[in-house]
Amino acid sequence: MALKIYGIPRSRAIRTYWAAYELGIDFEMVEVAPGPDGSRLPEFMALNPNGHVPFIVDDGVVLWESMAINLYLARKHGGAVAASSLAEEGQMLSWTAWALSAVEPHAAQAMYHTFMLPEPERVPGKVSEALAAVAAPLAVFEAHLAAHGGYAVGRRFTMADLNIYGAIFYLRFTPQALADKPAIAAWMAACRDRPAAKRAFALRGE
Ligand SMILES: N[C@@H](CCC(=O)N[C@@H](CS)C(=O)NCC(=O)O)C(=O)O
Repeated sequence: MALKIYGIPRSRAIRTYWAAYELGIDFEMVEVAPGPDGSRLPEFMALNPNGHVPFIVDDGVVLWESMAINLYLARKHGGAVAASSLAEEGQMLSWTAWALSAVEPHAAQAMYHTFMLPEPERVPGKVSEALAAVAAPLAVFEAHLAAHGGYAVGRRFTMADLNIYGAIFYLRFTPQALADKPAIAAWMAACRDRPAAKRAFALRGE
């Protein structure tokens, strides 16, 4: 198989499985769990020295960072989810960088302190702090969706939406963050309803 995706469905590798399904490309799923017994073993650190999943080996090209991998795969394989012009490619990069910098750290903090951490380690103040920090970026995206046909780029679902979803998805444990965001809620439902998304999330029984 030309493309190997290293990770497990219950990790950010879900983003890359979903991307591959959107693009209709075959891949080998190499199961590597995050952490000391998987991604931090020497043989995997040799491919991604950050010790994280996902990473890919694609015809000898090694790449890490889920959202960068997704943009690379879209650029390589094309189709409706890929950029159709340099301008769209730039917009997809902008929205992806925005998802990684303006949304993911805060959404992850909210998720950790509502769900992921053992209960004694959860700090409610960290949730309110994270939701306050993500409020302005969410308002930006809400307005953008309402004015641009319900998607981030090109008035259609693209890899930018998939990448943004990968970050906003962490807010599912704090629904109050999206309670007054009807355009984002509709967009999330449309993203999640895609056959490729269903196929990817089915890998983790969702
Ligand atoms: N920004 C990276 C983050 C990757 C990441 O943090 N992956 C987690 C799993 S979701 C991991 O491998 N953690 C294992 C560790 O840090 O030991 C990406 O999007 O690929």
